[in-house]
Amino acid sequence: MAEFRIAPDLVATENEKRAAALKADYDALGATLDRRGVDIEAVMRKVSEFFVAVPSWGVGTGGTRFARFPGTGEPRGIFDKLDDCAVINQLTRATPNVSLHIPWDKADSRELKAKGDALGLGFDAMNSNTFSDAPGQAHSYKYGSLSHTDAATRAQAVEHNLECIEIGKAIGSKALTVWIGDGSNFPGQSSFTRAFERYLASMADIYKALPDDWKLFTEHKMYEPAFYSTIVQDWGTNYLIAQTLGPKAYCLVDLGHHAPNTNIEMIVARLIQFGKLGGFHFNDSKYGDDDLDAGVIDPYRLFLVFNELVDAEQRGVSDFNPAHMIDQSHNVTDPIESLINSANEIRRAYAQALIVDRKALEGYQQDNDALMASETLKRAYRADVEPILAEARRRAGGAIDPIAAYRASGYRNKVAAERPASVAGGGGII
Ligand SMILES: [Mn+2]
Repeated sequence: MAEFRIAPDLVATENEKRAAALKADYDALGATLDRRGVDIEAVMRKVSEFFVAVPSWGVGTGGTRFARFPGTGEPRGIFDKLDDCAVINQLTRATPNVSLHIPWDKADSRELKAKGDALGLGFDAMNSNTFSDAPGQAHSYKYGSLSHTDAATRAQAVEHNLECIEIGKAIGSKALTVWIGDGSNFPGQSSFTRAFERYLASMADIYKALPDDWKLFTEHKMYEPAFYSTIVQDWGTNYLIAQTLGPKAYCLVDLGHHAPNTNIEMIVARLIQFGKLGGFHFNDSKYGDDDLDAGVIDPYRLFLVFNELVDAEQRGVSDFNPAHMIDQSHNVTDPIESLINSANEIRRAYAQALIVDRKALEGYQQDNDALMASETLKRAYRADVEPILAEARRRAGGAIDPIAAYRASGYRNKVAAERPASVAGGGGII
């Protein structure tokens, strides 16, 4: 049993206040869905088995390249971060895994594993960092890492990724996510072809060290920190990487890493079709890689992504098991509240996608009935599935209203008393 920082009694008391209203709402929604031929209990079960990993770096306050405004009671290191992650899971019961970033989260592996076990948390994909220089490292990544012109710098970057695999093996992770900032700021600065050749050779070295039961995720990002060209700039390049490296290599789709208006759900469908969808970094964006909270700008797009995932799940696509992770930056909110809400929004999109009438949709597609095909999706999207999400949380021991329970707990003020205020600084969020 996990050692929860928020008293289970408080969650129970908060839930009692809301139990009768939830029952009424759940029964009413159940009746509505029943008329559509949907079993609310089946949807609720699927939702309660859906989990999304929280990024360790997400529980600290983020920032931009202009400034960072620290919050109160910010975690001082990975063990505080894990405490915060456990609160998110305690209340949502949707986030039992944490994704670590090395070297930010570097600590004794046995202590990490013991802390995770004590809090009821597991570890999702490991993330390497060769987009900034760690103190004392021999070679700088200013001009790149895995694709650097200098062999010793590339070797250092490969070695760092191998270290991430070793740490991951010790704590029960089964995947490595590689995102690099390599690219160029001036036309002519870098040879597109030779830089990509160097990158692929470095990645092949990392791939060779990957345990058989691990996956390698490569993450594309259109621009930033390089502003003219980026080595892994889009899903096409990402697909080439996964194809070149081998069967354990997959593409990771970060929703914020595309040009505005890109049809991301279609990219997802393509990667599923060719067996290379590794997983997601969920977030939302308005202009670029804004790293806003999942579902706050375009919840319909999030739904359309999940529509593809549920379609694949229900078609029984083989070896279909994408990783679900959040990757966003919380600059003006309490990060714990943002992550609670985001986990909820991601589950909401999944629940809505589960109630799409897929037989009707297929018929409208076959008959070229564009309007009714679209309406079939919108009908599912318009359903208020919050009672399903709340009931899934309640039955798993979480909070019917997790934000309200979190605020009632006073957790932030309590940890602020133990954790001295951090200094303001740069962004440092991907
Ligand atoms: Mn990401």
